[in-house]
Amino acid sequence: MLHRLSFLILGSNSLTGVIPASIWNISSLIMFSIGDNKLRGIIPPNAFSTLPNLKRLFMEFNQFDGHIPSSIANSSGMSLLQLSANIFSGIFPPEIGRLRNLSRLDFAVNLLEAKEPKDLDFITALTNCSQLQVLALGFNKFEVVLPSSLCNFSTSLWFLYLGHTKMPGSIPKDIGNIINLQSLYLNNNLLTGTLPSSLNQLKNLRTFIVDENQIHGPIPWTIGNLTELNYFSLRKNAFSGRLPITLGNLTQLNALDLSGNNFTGSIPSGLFNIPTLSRIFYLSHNNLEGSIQQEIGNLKNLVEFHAESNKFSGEIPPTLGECQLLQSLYLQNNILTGIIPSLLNQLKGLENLDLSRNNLSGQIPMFLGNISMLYHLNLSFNSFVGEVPNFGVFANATAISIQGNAQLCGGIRDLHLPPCSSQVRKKRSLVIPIVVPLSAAIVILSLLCVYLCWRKSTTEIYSTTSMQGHPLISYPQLVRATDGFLAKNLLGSGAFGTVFKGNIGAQAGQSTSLAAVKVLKLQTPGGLESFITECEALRNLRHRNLVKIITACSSIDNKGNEFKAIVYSFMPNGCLEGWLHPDTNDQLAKHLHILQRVTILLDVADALDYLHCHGHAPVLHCDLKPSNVLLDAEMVAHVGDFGLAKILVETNSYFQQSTKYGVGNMVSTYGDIYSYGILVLEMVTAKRPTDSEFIGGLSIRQYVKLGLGGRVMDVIDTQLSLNLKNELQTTDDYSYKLKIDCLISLLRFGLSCSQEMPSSRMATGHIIKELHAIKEILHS
Ligand SMILES: *[C@@H]1O[C@H](CO)[C@@H](O)[C@H](O)[C@H]1NC(C)=O
Ligand SMILES: *[C@@H]1O[C@H](CO)[C@@H](O)[C@H](O)[C@H]1NC(C)=O
Ligand SMILES: *[C@@H]1O[C@H](CO)[C@@H](O)[C@H](O)[C@H]1NC(C)=O
Ligand SMILES: *[C@@H]1O[C@H](CO)[C@@H](O)[C@H](O)[C@H]1NC(C)=O
Ligand SMILES: *[C@@H]1O[C@H](CO)[C@@H](O)[C@H](O)[C@H]1NC(C)=O
Ligand SMILES: *[C@@H]1O[C@H](CO)[C@@H](O)[C@H](O)[C@H]1NC(C)=O
Ligand SMILES: *[C@@H]1O[C@H](CO)[C@@H](O)[C@H](O)[C@H]1NC(C)=O
Ligand SMILES: *[C@@H]1O[C@H](CO)[C@@H](O)[C@H](O)[C@H]1NC(C)=O
Ligand SMILES: *[C@@H]1O[C@H](CO)[C@@H](O)[C@H](O)[C@H]1NC(C)=O
Ligand SMILES: *[C@@H]1O[C@H](CO)[C@@H](O)[C@H](O)[C@H]1NC(C)=O
Ligand SMILES: *[C@@H]1O[C@H](CO)[C@@H](O)[C@H](O)[C@H]1NC(C)=O
Ligand SMILES: CC(=O)N[C@H]1CO[C@H](CO)[C@@H](O)[C@@H]1O
Repeated sequence: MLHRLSFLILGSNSLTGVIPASIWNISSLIMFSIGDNKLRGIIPPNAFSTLPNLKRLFMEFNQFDGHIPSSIANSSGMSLLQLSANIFSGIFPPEIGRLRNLSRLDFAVNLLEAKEPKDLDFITALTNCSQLQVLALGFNKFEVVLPSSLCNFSTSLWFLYLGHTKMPGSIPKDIGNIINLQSLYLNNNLLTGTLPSSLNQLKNLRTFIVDENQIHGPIPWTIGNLTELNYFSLRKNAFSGRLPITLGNLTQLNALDLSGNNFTGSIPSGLFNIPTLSRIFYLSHNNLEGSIQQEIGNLKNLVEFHAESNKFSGEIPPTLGECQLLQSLYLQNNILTGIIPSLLNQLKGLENLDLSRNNLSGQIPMFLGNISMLYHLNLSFNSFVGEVPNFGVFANATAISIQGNAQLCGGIRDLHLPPCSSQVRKKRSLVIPIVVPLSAAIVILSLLCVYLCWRKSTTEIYSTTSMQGHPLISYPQLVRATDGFLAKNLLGSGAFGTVFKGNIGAQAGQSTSLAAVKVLKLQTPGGLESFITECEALRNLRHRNLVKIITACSSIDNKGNEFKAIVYSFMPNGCLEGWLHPDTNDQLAKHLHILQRVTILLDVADALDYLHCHGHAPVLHCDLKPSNVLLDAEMVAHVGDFGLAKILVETNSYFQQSTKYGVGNMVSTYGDIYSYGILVLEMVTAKRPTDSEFIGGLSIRQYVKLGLGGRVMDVIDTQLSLNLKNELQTTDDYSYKLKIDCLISLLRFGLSCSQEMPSSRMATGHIIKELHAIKEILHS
C-alpha cells in the first residue's frame, strides 16, 4: 500500500521517537514533511538512495542528530531541503552540488562545523545549483574563511543567511555578483576588513545586516545606490569616518542601526527626510557631534531614537514633539544644553526617556507626569532645578532617576529631597487664577467653532424628507425578490430586524441586482424608532466604507400588518464576526491575514472619521461591533446597522445646544472610539469582549495588558500566530519580527483607544494616522 505514497505530511504535531526505518524505503515519496515535532535519531546513511523522487524534505525543529548523509545526491530532483533547528553535526556533504534543481537549502541552527578550508567545499559545490534562491546556514560553527567562490552563486539567490557562524576573514570582494540578493545577513561573525565596493551592485538589497563583527573603514559613498534598502545595520563594528550624505538617498529605510562604531561628524540631514524611518534609528555609542537638527520632526513614523553616548551639543530640538509615535528617546551622555522643550508634551506614547549626563537646565516640566505610557525616566546628572512633580511617572521612585541635579526639591517622599520653599509654592498658586479664565476661553472658542460647522449642515438635513433620489420599493416586489422571505435566503437576525438575501433586479443605479433586505421587527420595542433612525442617518451619508442603502419599503404586508424594510447593497463576504469567530466545525474556514485585518480596521476608522467629522452633521454610530462591519467582494469593510445611531442636531439657542450636545457630543464620539478600541483588540485576539474567559473582573483589556507583559503570542489569535509561524519558513526572521511588532503596536493602540477616561482617547484623525503607519510597516 505505502509504496505508492507520494506525500507524507506530518508537520507541526507532537510526534516523538525515531522515524521507522521502513519510511525511508517508500520510493514513491515526493514530499516528506515532519517538521516541528519532537523526533530524534539519525538519517540512515543510505536513506536517499531509496528516495529517487523526493523533491521536498522538511525536518526542521526536531532533535535529529548525526551526519547529513552524502546519499542526499541520490534524490536528484530535490528542490527544497529544510533541516534547520536540529542537532546535526559533522561536515556538510559537498555532494549537494549535484542537486541541480535545489532552490532552497536551510540548515541553520545545527552543530555543523568546518575546521579547515576543504570543510566548506559544499559552498563551492553549490555554485552548480543554478536554481538556488534561499541559502541559510547561520548558527553553525564554520571557523574558516568563506571561500570566494561564494560570489559565483546563482543569480537567482535572493536570501543568504550566514549569521552566527564564527567565520573569520573579510566579506568576499565580488559579493556584488550575486546581483539579485535581497537579504544578506553576515552578523555575529569574526569578519574583518572593509565593506567591498562591489556592494553597490546589489540594487535589490533590502536587508543588510553585519552586526557584531570587526569590520572597519567608512561606509562607502556608493551606499546611496542601494535605494531598496529597508533594514541596514552595522551595529558594533569598528566603522569610522563621517556618515556619507548619500545615506539620505535610501528612501525606503525602515530601520537604521549604526550604533557602537566610531563614526564622526554630524548627522546627514537627508536622513531626516526618509518618511519610512520608523522602528529603529540608532546612532548611539559613536563620536558624532553637532546638533540634532530640527528636521528630525519630519520623521513622523519614528518609534525609537537612540543617540546616546556621542558628542551631540546644542538644544533638544522641540520638533521632536512632532514625532508622535515616538516610544523611546535616548539622548543621555552627550553635551546637550538648554531646557526640556515644552512641545515634547505631544509625545503621548513615550515610554522611555533618558536625558541623563547632559548639561540640561531649567525646571522639570510637569507634563512629563501626564504622559501615561512613560515608565522609565532618567534625568540624572544635569543641572535641573526646582520642584520635582509628584504624580504620574514621578509617583514611582524606581521609575525615575534624578540624582546628580544639585538643586531639586519636593517630589514624593521616597526621593528624600528637601521640601520646596514656600516661595516656590506661592508662585505656583499665582498661576492658577490666570489659567482658569484662559481655559474657559478655549472651551468657548471651540464650542463656537463646533456650532458654526453644524449650523450649515442641519438646515440641509431636514430639507430632504424622501429617500434621496431612490423610489421606494413595494411589499410584493420584496416578496418576489426574497422568494417569499424563504429561510434559505436568511442572512442573519438581530434585535430589530431580520436580514434576507434578495434579487431585486437592477435598479436605482445598482449594477448588481443582489441586495440585503432588512425586515424590521416592528413588534420589538424600539423597532420602529430604529427604522426611522437608520433611514434618517443613512439618507445623507455617502462614504466608501458605509453600507449603501438602495431603497426602503414602508407598507402593509399580506396579513394587513405594518411592514417596514431597508434594502442595502449585498456584501458577498458577510460580516466581520463570521471571519473572526468561524464555526468551529468549519474546517475550511478562511482566515484574515494580518494586513487584511489592519486594512479593515483602517476602513472602519475612515468610516468613523467621516461620521464624526465630515458628514453633514456629526453622527454617532453607538453600536460598533464585528457583526456590524460588512465585507464586500474585494474585502473592503463597510460599517452598517445604524439602528441606534444618533444624529446631533441643532436646537434653537446656541447656548442650549452647546450644553445639550456640545459636551454630550464629546462624550459620545468617545463612546464610538471606545468600541473601536475594543474592536481592535478583538481583531488581534479573536476573543469576544463577552468571552466566558473574562469573568471575575478580567476584561479583554486586562487580558491584553497581561499578554503585553511578556507573553504576547499567548493572546494573539491562534490563526494569526500559526500563519506567522508558517511564514517564518518562507520569509526571513526580520519580516517575522516586524509582524510581531505590528501586532504589539495594534494591541497597544487598541488599549489606548479604549481607555476608561474619555479625554485620553484618540480622535479619529489620529487613529487613521497610526494605522497608516502600521500598515506601511507591514508593506515594507
Ligand atoms: C528497505 O528496502 C531494502 C531493499 O529493498 C530492504 O532490504 C530492507 O529490508 C527494507 N527495510 C525496511 C525497514 O523495510
Ligand atoms: C547513489 O549515488 C551514488 C553516488 O553517486 C551512486 O554510486 C549510487 O549508484 C546511487 N544509488 C542509487 C540507488 O541511485
Ligand atoms: C529539474 O526540474 C526540471 C523542471 O522542473 C525538470 O524537467 C527536471 O526533470 C528536474 N531534474 C531532475 C533531476 O529531477
Ligand atoms: C559543476 O558541475 C560540473 C559538471 O558536472 C563539474 O564538472 C564541476 O566540477 C562542478 N563544479 C563544482 C564546483 O562542483
Ligand atoms: C567563478 O566562476 C568562473 C567561471 O566558471 C571561474 O572562472 C572563477 O574562477 C570562479 N570564481 C571563483 C572565485 O570561484
Ligand atoms: C541622492 O540625494 C541627493 C541629495 O540628497 C540628490 O541630489 C540626488 O539626486 C540623489 N540621487 C539619487 C540617485 O537619487
Ligand atoms: C575613533 O576615532 C578617533 C578619531 O578618528 C580615534 O582617535 C580613536 O582612536 C578611534 N577610536 C577607536 C576605539 O577606534
Ligand atoms: C557642561 O557642564 C559641565 C559641568 O557642569 C561643565 O564642566 C562643562 O563645561 C559644560 N559643557 C558645556 C559644553 O556647556
Ligand atoms: C496633568 O495631570 C495633572 C494631575 O493628574 C492635572 O491636574 C493636570 O491638569 C494635567 N495637565 C495637563 C496639561 O494635562
Ligand atoms: C540613569 O542614568 C545614570 C547616568 O547615565 C545611570 O548611572 C543610571 O544607572 C540610570 N538609572 C537608571 C534607572 O537607568
Ligand atoms: C515602578 O516602576 C518600576 C520600574 O519602571 C516598575 O517595575 C514598577 O512596577 C512600578 N511600580 C508601580 C507601583 O507602578
Ligand atoms: C548606477 C548608479 O546609480 N550609480 C550611482 C552610484 O552612486 C554614485 C555616488 O552616489 C553615483 O555617482 C552613481 O551615479
